[in-house]
Amino acid sequence: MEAGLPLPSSSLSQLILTQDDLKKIAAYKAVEYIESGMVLGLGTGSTAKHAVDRIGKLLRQGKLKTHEQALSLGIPLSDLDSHPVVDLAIDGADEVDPYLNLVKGRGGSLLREKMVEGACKKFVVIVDESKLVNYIGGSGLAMPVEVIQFCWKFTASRLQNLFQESGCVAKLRTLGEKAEPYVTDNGNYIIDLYFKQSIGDLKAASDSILQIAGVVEHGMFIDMATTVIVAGELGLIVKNK
Ligand code: ABF
Repeated sequence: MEAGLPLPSSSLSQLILTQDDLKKIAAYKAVEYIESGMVLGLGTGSTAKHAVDRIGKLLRQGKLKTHEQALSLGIPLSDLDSHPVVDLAIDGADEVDPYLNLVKGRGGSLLREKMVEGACKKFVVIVDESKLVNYIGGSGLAMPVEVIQFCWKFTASRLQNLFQESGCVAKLRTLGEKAEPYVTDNGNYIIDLYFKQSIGDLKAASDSILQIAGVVEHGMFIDMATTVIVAGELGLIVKNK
């Protein structure tokens, strides 16, 4: 599909769409929620990047992953210290469950994303349909936990033990052939948790994780999304809390 405005949802089934097309369609839909003068929170990842590009284009016409991308597009930047209340955040996700709970942070920025998205009045999540899961962890992919570097093996083993009944395996996230530890934008490590089955009560799981000294934050975004926009082969679905 050519870059441009997303097509009406009724047309989607007649086209061959790539996963990236679906991400773009969801992102463009989310940008419709923006009103002039709003303080925005913009996330990272390939889906959120489409939203930032679109916002930049609309700004340039006169009618933000990344700090760098937002800067290069001329989008004025701020932070939570100056704007403690964010009107609207738009961001991608790694998993979305039927209750609109999310896994985020496979891109590594879960702490900052959670701070911004926890401060916003509306949090619109944009995903393609591959991100929908029956339960958190249901994709078989990682649920990230940001931990301090000090004695990370000890923290990883405490995390794994916490979810023994769900067949949890905890792995340090590494980069490259040398398998160097991945270091977050806050100078921490990430322990990726893999579950063989549901971990049950997410709030209880969250509380247990956060009680472990050495844990900084986890990638479950429970009850935070106000809207999830899902683009799939059959069209756009907008789910509201
Ligand atoms: C951010 O980007 C992260 O929280 C999440 O890990 C990732 C999703 O990336 P993509 O949109 O490229 O699938 O939203």
